Amino acid sequence: MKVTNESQNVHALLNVAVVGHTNTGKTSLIRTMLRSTQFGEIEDAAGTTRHVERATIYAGNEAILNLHDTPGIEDAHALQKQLKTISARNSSQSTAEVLEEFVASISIDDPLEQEAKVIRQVLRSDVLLYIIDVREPVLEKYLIEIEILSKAMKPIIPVFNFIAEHTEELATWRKKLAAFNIHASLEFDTVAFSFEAEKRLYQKIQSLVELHYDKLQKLINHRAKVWDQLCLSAAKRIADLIVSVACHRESKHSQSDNTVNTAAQKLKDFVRKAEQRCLQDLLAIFNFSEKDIALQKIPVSNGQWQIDLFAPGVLKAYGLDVGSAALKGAAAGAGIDLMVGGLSLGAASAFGAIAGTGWSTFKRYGKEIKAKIQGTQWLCADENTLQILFLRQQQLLSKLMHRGHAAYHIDQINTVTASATEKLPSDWSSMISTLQQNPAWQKPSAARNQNPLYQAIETKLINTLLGNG
Ligand SMILES: Nc1nc2c(ncn2[C@@H]2O[C@H](COP(=O)(O)OP(=O)(O)OP(=O)(O)O)[C@@H](O)[C@H]2O)c(=O)[nH]1
Ligand SMILES: [Mg+2]
Repeated sequence: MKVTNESQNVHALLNVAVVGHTNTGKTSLIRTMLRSTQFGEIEDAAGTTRHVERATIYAGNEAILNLHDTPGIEDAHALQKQLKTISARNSSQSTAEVLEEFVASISIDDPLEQEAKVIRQVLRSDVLLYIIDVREPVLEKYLIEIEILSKAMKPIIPVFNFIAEHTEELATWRKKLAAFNIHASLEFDTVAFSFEAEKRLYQKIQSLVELHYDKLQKLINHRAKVWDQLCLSAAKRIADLIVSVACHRESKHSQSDNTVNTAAQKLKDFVRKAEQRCLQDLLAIFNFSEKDIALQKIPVSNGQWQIDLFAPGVLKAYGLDVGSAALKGAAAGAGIDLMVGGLSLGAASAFGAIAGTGWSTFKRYGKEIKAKIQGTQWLCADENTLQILFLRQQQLLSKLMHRGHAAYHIDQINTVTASATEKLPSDWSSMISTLQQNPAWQKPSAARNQNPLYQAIETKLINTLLGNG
């Protein structure tokens, strides 16, 4: 028989059947694994998937494995009864042969037609992912399902779904499965999906089907690379926000109070908008939906921060109360800083240095010095503002990067307070002051990007954000 290359490939691939009771999230899991919202039908109702459907997972261009979505098992008791009848007729049959005979005996429109489709696919697959909705009590019917599936003599990996905020139920399920001698289970929340959970899933399959070890490793490596790139582009985006805000100046033309207020207002608006754009980009990079945001308890609604960066109390929420060592001598609120001659008034000693300026300093700050003579001064975001901005994005990034994990620490994620892991780069103050003195760095340019001082600041920001700092 002539076999085409394509079908040869399909058969050489590892076949994974995704099985379980109806409405446990089988199709959702496959969509997550495929990174596609196009696959199958998803509904909060029983019997959504009616047929077995195949999808192939690739690492780049290379096909790695086939996932088979199956209809949910609905009547485990009737199925068990039927199988018992078959095995009673011929006691020498293996359990898998009993299943084969059951599949062959079911005709179209049989009440167990749905179950027969599942069992047929189970028999043709190498590994079974058994999806469990942990919110459900451990009913007899689920245990019967597991018992029936184990008759196929295929490795079964139980996957706990809906784990977010259901730690107790999860423990009960674990205990019950241990009684079946099933210990190697996985936790996976298809809504609050984490890359680590997915990696563990592939590693578990790897340990069960040696033959496909290398191919699965390729997939793990590929996905890890894609994930790292995602995290890196997010960290770069945040570094870009910090740079663009730190380098920004609002000019204050005269001494009149009104102008100061207008400039301050303009500056605050600039910062808010810059943070807003960054938020949108970050949510897009990680493909976060409103549902994900709610699940991760991120204080964002309709794509907007719920708490204004300049609101009173924000400083405290981020552990930056005035008493903190980091803020000794700094003003109490987030806000603005007055700059003269290109230097923040806060950097008094540096400012003093400018008074006795030499030619090289004049070349560098000439424009600012001239402006100062003409009475121009600038407002820029103060260090408190930049600190909150940084810490808030750092916290957001960690939630975006650890989808699902937060579900284990519900008590810790209910607040907007910065956690112990959020920290500033070690030489934060000098970095900020360098940025403030280089307004030309606000926008990307070859000169900026090749400047070693700029590069060092960007790298430091990124490394701290990714926890490598
Ligand atoms: N919160 C939460 N909802 C989920 C999760 N996984 C699936 N859902 C929801 O659960 C419902 C059922 O999901 P499906 O993927 O259709 O379930 P299924 O097992 O394929 O269902 P059938 O095909 O009918 O057997 C949908 O409303 C999903 O949005 C999850 O991890 N967390
Ligand atoms: Mg389905």
